[in-house]
Amino acid sequence: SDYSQEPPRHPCLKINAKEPFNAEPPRSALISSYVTPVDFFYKRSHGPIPILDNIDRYCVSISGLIGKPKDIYMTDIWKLPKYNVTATLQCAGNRRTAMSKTRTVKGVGWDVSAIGNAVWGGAKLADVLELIDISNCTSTTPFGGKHVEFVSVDKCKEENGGPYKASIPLRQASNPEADVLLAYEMNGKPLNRDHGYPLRVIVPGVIGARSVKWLDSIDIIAEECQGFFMQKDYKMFPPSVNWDNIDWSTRKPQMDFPVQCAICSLEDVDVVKPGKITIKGYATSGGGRGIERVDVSIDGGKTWVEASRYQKAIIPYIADHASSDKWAWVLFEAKADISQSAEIVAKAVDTAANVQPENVEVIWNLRGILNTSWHRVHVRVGH
Ligand code: MTE
Ligand code: MO
Repeated sequence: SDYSQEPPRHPCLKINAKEPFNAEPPRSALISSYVTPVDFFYKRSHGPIPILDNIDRYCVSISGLIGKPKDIYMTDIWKLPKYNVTATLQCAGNRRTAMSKTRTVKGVGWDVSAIGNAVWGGAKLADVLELIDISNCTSTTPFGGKHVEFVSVDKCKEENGGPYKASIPLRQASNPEADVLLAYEMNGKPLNRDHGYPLRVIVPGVIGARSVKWLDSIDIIAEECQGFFMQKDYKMFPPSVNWDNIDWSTRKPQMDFPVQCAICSLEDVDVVKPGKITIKGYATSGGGRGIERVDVSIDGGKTWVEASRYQKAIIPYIADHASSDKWAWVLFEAKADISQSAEIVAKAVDTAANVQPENVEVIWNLRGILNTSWHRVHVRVGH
């Protein structure tokens, strides 16, 4: 593979893998603003970053179980109503490094910053699907059990040099309320190359792996996508499954993200002065569920206080279309007095009363995904 034409990146990113490029910002960058600046947004790729410069000729071909295949050009997409959706994107591998401390897992290591909150601007996939004839797909039961497959132009070794791809159910893709976007903007500017220029999918509330970048084509298919990242990766297995007894066919591809939070104002190595400390971080859940509460402890989880929460998009470039924060994280903050070295803990509760598991051991899985265990930071008090 050719990595000689990678885009420039901000020097503060911590590089977890160079080729393909995988990097995350320092924790503190995530809590300095509600909307994560593009430079500090984690970058997750599986091959060289494509160069798609000829925007006039760029098109997405839609085919499969539809009346007649159709090419959709950027001019067609720009003509559709534009929506700005504030949505948190999180890699299923976020916090993998911490899970690997229990037992070895396979995958790129990440601290707590394989996540970001951006304002994605683009057309609703539901509106794009209106441009084609999907009556074939709807003849039996409304929208049936069909799927919408997104195929990229990037080439990755997991697909034996083929393109990255993923699918979501047609029911979700064609539901305007699901806010699935074909996005051409991130935080009010055209997407940059790392994040999918010129066009990417954003599937709010779902693990990042389904938000396909550098979109090349869309297929309406009867079964879910058979690609590597759907069938041989990003599935959640129990702790008993290892590389000798794994049967990939027993599990569904992971879609919605579970409830998650992390402390971003402290690192494990921090030495603090005795007195007031500020515990700040993010909390988010999948499937459009909001955050009901964030609890913080300074004694390893024996006693708790509730953190205050902050969720607001005061963003000048959202004007004409109503935006909602349904898909976006909350930032939380609590202050506490500490006099001795301590284990600081945070855990969130979502609006369906889902809670995070206390320990990582009980959710350990061989691919190291969905580490949503209570986030713990050890601080030392020094003078
Ligand atoms: N799309 C393509 N074409 N190629 C990829 O490697 N990675 C996926 C997803 N879409 C990927 C992709 C994964 S695993 C994640 S977590 C997100 O993109 C990361 O998006 P970001 O780099 O914009 O943060
Ligand atoms: Mo990911």
